[in-house]
Amino acid sequence: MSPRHRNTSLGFAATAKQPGAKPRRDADARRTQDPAACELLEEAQARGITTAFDRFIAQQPQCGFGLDGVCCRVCLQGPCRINPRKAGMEKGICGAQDYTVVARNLARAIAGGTACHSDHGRHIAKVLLHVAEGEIGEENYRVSDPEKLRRIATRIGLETEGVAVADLARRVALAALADYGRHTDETCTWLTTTITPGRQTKFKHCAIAPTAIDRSITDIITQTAMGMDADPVNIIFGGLKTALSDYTGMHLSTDLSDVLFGTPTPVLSQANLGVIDPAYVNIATHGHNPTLSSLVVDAAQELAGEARQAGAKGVNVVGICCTGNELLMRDGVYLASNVAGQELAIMTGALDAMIVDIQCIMPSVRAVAECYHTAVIATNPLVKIPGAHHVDFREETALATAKEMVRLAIRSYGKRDPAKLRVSEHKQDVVAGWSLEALFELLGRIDADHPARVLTDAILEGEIRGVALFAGCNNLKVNHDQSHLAILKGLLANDVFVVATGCSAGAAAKAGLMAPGSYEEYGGEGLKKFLARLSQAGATRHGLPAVFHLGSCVDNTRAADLWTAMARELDVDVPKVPFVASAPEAMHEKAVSIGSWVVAMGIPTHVGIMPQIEGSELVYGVGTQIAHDVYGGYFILDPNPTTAVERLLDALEYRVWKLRVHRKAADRFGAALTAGY
Ligand code: MSK
Repeated sequence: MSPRHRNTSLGFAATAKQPGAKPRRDADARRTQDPAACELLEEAQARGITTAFDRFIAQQPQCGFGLDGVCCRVCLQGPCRINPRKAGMEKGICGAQDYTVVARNLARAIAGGTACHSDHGRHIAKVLLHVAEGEIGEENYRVSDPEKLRRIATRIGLETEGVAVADLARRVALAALADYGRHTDETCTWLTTTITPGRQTKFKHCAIAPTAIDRSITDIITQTAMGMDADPVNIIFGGLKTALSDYTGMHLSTDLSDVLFGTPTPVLSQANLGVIDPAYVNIATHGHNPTLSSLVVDAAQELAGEARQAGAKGVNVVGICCTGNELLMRDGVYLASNVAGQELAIMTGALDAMIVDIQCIMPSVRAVAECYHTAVIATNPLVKIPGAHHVDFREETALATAKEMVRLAIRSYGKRDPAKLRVSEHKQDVVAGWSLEALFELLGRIDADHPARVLTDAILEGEIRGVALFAGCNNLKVNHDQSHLAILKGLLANDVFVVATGCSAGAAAKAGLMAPGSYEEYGGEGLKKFLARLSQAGATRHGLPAVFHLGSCVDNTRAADLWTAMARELDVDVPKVPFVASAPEAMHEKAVSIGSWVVAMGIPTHVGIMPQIEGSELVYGVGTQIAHDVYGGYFILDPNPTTAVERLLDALEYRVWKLRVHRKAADRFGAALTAGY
């Protein structure tokens, strides 16, 4: 029987806001570790504004069938609720058992995440194609990193010699779009050309290598419809195939975003709600897609004069969620908040506009904005919010549209109510911009020809214990940012080299774990020595952080490129690389699809929020145990940050120990390294 780990058992209801209750000032009462969020939740209580933090409590107790994943709604005879211990409820009306229902729900969540990421990637690929074909003017978009374009083209097998940049961009964009709709049986190009030969063979043998992203989403929705697949293992394999499509869409999205907007390099900035400066016209860009937000940054610079005429010092663009991470990585734009704090940014009373694109946007931002002057502007035909402005954002007129939105923010600035200002002082310095290229440039100071070897040598020599990727969202089932910070600090103190993306990176940034030189405060002795060596090996524009920001949630493939490079360096497949992942506060379906491909790639993956699979021991066992036998990666499902740290360290230690043993045996007998995990 799987252990019951429901996060709702942590007693949050005890901190529920009662009407008229005296505000409590401690962070635990506010259910956040973020001091700025804590202040603004107090403001919300004083003003009677409801936030997601309140609505989470109002939803308690949540449905046990839903939490266990045994509620089936795939046909109109439902919902069926499966209870293996109750006579008459052991199966759904059609006869589907707990394991079928749980596996189907899980696979459909993976499809949801894959659809989001890959549609984002398709959009970027189409913009690149239209730029290459001259349909979008240079004032809007251009190829900013032709060198990366050539590297990608070479990797996917295109001829680059003597080919003009525009022509190459067109060919690369078409190759990316082919990964969405291929009708033949070749595996997706962005998958096969970025993973190890061992993973290629594994995915082929398990028949989970996708041929086309759109097709794998269609397949899994079909496979999990009423009257289709009842075999949970087959459904899970279908889910993993879809998850590898997620990887494919994410990887090409990161690649082509770098081509269009530039490959990030280290940049100094700041994070937390204190970056909203009341002296300026403040615009928050929120969502995921840099095609819109990068143009808002350009437009804000151009229209600074108009803002000054309106009485402000200029225009201050800040970011929320992953659009924030995209802008922080490339332009050093301030990061105001991760996902849980999006409503709170409006409650500073100094946010004049919130421009949203796609994903992770709570509909409630409009309701909160009604209490203030903030203009909420939706921009995507798939994202309309009742009561919000809607501006149809088209790439051909991107800069003009961005200017229109900035002007709307300037007009909104004139409507501010000084009595509602609740500006925060909380902000931290951040060094972001660690693309894989930037990380390799840093590691290359010690060995320019083999940057990944600098990491693997440090691990084998015991200076550091391995590498960890922190990813994923905020989830109000747990105290905001607490799990991120506790596990991050635990691994850093134990000499783990840490990279982070998405809202996990946001948590680290707001807490000072990305501040220049912060590794000296948070790192164990080995990590401090390692990072000091890197620091001293070359001129550092900014001090090194404790946690290295890799980018938005689509940029998790930068971490995949890192473990693939380490695997190549060690001459092993990924399941032997001392690399772990953690999503301490996973929330979105995208986190489910990412976690699934990370496990299939061979990485032990901690999740601090219980996924809705505890209704089936079989599915739970496949994710936490059988996956290890098949793929080398597996889920560590543990809401307790203290034991999560221990289990992640154990996973790293086991891999390092095994690597040393296998290497010794290979040297002694003159044989190849053992292929097993
Ligand atoms: S924004 S998917 S809450 S990381 Fe990428 Fe954050 Fe998760 Fe959205």
